[in-house]
Amino acid sequence: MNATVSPALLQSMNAYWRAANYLSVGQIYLLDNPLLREPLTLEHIKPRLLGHWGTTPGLNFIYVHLNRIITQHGLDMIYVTGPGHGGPALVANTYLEGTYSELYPNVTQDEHGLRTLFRQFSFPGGIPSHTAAETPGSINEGGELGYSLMHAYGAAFDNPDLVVACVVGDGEAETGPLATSWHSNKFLNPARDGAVLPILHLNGFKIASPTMLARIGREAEPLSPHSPKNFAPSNPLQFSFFLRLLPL
Ligand SMILES: Cc1ncc(C[n+]2csc(CCOP(=O)(O)OP(=O)(O)O)c2C)c(N)n1
Repeated sequence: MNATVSPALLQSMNAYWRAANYLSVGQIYLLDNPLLREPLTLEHIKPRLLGHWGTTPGLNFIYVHLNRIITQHGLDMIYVTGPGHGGPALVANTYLEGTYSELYPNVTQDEHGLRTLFRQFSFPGGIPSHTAAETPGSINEGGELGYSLMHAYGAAFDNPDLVVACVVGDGEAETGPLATSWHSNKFLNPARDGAVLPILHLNGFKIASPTMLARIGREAEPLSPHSPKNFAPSNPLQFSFFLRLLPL
């Protein structure tokens, strides 16, 4: 297996990531002027904002990297996203891929469609700020924090060929259901079940309040039964996550 990614592929993945980030931030903030052709004014901005920018670049980053390994290795994989209000990320990626416009022909892949995509997000008569039934490919709506990891394990049980990548928000990780779900690896049987890849999205905050996991330091004893692998990209959009492939 080739352990490195070519500079050209990295560059195109980075471009894809930036495009997904733009599409996400546009959904959160913009009512109009989707390509910023005019200087921004208050009329272009949504009066009431929902959706977390803080969680979104991480979800987009993981999405593009998972796509790379899915296509390179022909993986059967699903993506479970736990952090609150990360809906813009999944909508952005399905729009970039073209699926969104296939299912919603009014949301065209041009400036007019972009305006519709941005305007409808978390807006009266539009789409929710969570991943929801309206999101192409979505099989379970979010909203109540705490259940991502148990859904991930549920998907992997009796599905030996499936890899489930599961992003856990560091705020979500403070809920009782999630804190208990770390132990689900004890029920996983490598012979019959698939694998779960938990990814802790350690962006430091639950919306605006500091999270406990972000304050205990990288060297502290892990709170979960998994041994964490740290990954922190040198990027102004700082975020990091713990990875551990299961079962081992
Ligand atoms: C059980 C539950 N409690 C509270 C909320 C309200 N809520 C929505 S998002 C959020 C913070 C989530 O933090 P995190 O998982 O770190 O996601 P991020 O801040 O990165 O978006 C909270 C408390 C909720 N959706 N569900």
